[in-house]
Amino acid sequence: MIRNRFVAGALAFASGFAFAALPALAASADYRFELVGKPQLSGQKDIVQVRLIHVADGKPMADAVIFESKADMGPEGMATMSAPVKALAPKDGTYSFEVEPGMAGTWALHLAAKVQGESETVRGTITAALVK
Ligand SMILES: [Cu+2]
Repeated sequence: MIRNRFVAGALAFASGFAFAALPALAASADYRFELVGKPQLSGQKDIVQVRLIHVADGKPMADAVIFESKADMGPEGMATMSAPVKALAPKDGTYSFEVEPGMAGTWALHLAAKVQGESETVRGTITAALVK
């Protein structure tokens, strides 16, 4: 009995601890960034279009504010190679970014967004084949 209580207490403590560590990612797990179509080359820049999907109902979020966007070549084992990213004006739930890659290949675009009604920042990464 005492032993069981101890185990239960330890579990409660452990799960409480895990829960405390989780909130930073809780909102992110509810959403998914999705690439829209193929990136389009415009001059030396690739226009990457992204949607933010609410996983539970598959609905695109049209009123998110993506306040951080960073590109690197992590998917090709070049995580330290970054590229300038410029956010363009969002339109109908599609968020566009102008990426100027130093080389062609698969790039990761790391995004952080504020979504209405979510206190936590939503973070996610998409990968896209960029040309130059
Ligand atoms: Cu590279």
